[in-house]
Amino acid sequence: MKYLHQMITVLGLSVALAGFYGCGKPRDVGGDILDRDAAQKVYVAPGQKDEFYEFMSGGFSGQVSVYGLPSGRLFKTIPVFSQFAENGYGYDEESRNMLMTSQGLIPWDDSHHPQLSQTKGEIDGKWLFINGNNTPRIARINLKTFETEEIIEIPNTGGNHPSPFQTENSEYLMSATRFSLPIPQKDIAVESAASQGDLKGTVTLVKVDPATGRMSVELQVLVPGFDYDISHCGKGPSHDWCFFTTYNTEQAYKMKEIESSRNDKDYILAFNWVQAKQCAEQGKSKDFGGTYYNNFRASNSITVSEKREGVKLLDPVDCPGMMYYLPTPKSPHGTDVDPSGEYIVGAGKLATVIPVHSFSKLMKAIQDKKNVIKEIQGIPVLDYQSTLAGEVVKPCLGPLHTEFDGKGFAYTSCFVSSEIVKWKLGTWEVVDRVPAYYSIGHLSIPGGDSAKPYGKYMIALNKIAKDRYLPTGPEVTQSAQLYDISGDRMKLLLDFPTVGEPHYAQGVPASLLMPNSQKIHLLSENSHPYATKNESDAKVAREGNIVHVYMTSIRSHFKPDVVEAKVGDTIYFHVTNLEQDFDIDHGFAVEGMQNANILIMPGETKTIRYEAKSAGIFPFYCTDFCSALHQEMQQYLRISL
Ligand code: K7E
Ligand code: CUA
Repeated sequence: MKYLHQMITVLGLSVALAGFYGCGKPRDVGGDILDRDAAQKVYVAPGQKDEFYEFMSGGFSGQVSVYGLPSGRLFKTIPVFSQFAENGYGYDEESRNMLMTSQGLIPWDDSHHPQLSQTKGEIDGKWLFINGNNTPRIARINLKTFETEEIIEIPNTGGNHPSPFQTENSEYLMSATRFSLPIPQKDIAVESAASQGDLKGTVTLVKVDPATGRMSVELQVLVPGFDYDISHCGKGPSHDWCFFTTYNTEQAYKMKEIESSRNDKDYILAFNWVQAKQCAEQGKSKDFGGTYYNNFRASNSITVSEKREGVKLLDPVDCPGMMYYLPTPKSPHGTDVDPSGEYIVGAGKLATVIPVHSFSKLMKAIQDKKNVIKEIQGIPVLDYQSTLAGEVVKPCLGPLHTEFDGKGFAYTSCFVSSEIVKWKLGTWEVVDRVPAYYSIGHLSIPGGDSAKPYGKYMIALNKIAKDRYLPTGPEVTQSAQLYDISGDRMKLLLDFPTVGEPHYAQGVPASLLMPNSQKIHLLSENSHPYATKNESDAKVAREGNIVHVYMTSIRSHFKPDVVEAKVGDTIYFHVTNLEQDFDIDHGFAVEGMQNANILIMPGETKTIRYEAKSAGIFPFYCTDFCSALHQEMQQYLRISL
């Protein structure tokens, strides 16, 4: 046997008898750790439900996917930043505007960091926020409907990667600059911009209305033009502060691979957002330019796109004590705050230790001026030792992200050595490690970045799947792995493929969301201007060469039976689903549809545009198998000259 495992097969499952391995070295390098116990732990019997929802970002898919844990079953893709022909999101007239930006309609983005809204640092089950990285945006998903309800664009920033990290009660979402830029934008050679110090960054405070979830850009703070990376805000004693890692403090703009790795330490930016607000209220910010869009679903379910101009901009020079840089080795990526709010963990991609800063030491260090080793554009840099709680020594290669189990342990993902290390808060000793297959990025424990982790499962989000699944040509899936972390040792339970590239993911007990999950839209509350609530009101109305079809759908027909229009017409099909039963949706598509089909949920109205280009008789039909006579749910559009 090549590995220290004997492979056997039980009930069609590949099962390995795991041996015992000492602490501190990878167990089972390259093999499978599965046993009967593991199979039982992930088996959710037919008709049974999963214990947790897991929301995964889609990365380059721009969406969010929803899985169940421990089964790893995919429930749904929630379209967010990318058009989704499957249900018409981003194509239909109700949701198209959701993708509007200051650069026009942008039908794609790169989504990274889902954040479940919190109250007192605990997941409250109201909303899921997620960033669009490429064209800076933040989206809000309603967890009653699992639908994107709002997107706000972030002006004066480049690459919305360190986003949308929330404060303890989701009062604010923080959003920082990944790529520094001229602010405001201007026509300048990159070389000149770099040498003149014209490349700058911002941290944006996006306010969240506690009742409605509506987002607004309240304040931006100018920061030196480093590259900012993942952040986390404090909780409990550190409630007023947020922490952002930085890399490329060398401010290189070419040969970055080498040039941006010269410094032994970059920084974690500690930012007192409460003080920033106070400074702004005292008039210390100035009015600054910046065009951005805020798109939101109005009560009639049509997305309104509002263009906004101008922001309040605060310079750290004008608000002393608001920001400090904490030296942190080396090119850090993640920073994570433990459930108590005391420990701030940095994870340097090129570092040999995992440094942990102490919030209480930071507060003390700020008092004593001798800890300031220099100042960068009004931001004091503190001595490394003055804020350090401890270091996890030789944890692994390429530490990236850390989550917590609420039982005094932290779990750090290590990309280069492709493993997860478990270590103890306070003593900083590594107590366990397991391999990840392969090249883990984020990891996720339900509630693992909150004040109340549910430390039962951990998910590894791996960048590379290679040989883990059946081959599917050159492009293969990314891969998630589920570990049991309820005992002393981490234990691999399950591999499952994912959609797009999940960067971060967040889980929540199903019991927190299930009772509120909406089943239908009440037809009586449908205030869509083109809703048709009775079949007898179905009609075709013409305004010049614009044709509005007021259409109803119910098992198993549409009204009107036949729609007539002319070549050159633009036809809007406003289809209302009259059903009031859970899970009875209808779909709608016309032959030659130029955009997408629409799926209409019970009680809802959706509108899709159709350009009548040539004369003839064109069938339309229901695309969602809804009844015994679903196939009969087909009718005609006649287009005449
Ligand atoms: Cu992939 Cu948080 Cu965008 Cu790390 S990020 S891996
Ligand atoms: Cu309605 Cu199929």
